[in-house]
Amino acid sequence: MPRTVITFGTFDVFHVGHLRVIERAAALGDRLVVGVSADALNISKKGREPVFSQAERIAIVAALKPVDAVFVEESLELKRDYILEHQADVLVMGDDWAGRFDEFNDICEVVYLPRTPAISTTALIEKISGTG
Ligand code: C2G
Repeated sequence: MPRTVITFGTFDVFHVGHLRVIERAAALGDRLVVGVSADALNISKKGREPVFSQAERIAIVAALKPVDAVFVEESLELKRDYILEHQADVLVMGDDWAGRFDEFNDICEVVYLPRTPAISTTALIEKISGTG
C-alpha cells in the first residue's frame, strides 16, 4: 500500500520555507496531498485577505513536483475528515503547530517538522512594502 502524506497551509507569497516543508513532507511517504486554506478561512483566521487568491495559491502548490494532489481547506475544524477522506497515513505540519494536532494520532502518524529559519510571508510583505 502506498503511504499517503497530508499537509496543510496557506502558502501565500510562496517562499523557500514553504518549498522545504513540502519537500520534507513528500519524503515521508509515496504520495503527498496538500490542503490549501480557503480565502475565507484566512480572513477569519488572520484578519486579512491573502496577497494571492486561493486559486493562485492552489495553482502554485499543484505545480510543484513533490505534490500529487491539492484540495481547498475550508475549515480548521475539518482536519479529521480531510485525513480520512484522503486516506492519509501521515499528517505533517511545521513546528509552529507543534502539539496542536496530536489528537489525530489515533488515525495517522503526526509529524512536526522544524520551520525553515528567518523567512515568513509576514516578513516578506513587510520587506517588500518597506515597513519591515
Ligand atoms: N513553514 C516553514 N518554514 C517557514 C514558514 C512556513 O516550514 N519559514 C511551514 C509552516 O510550518 C506550515 C507551512 O509552511 O507547515 C505553510 O505555512 P503557512 O502558509 O504559514 O500555513 P498556515 O497559515 O500556518 O496554515 O490547517 C493549518 C493551516 O492551514 C496552516
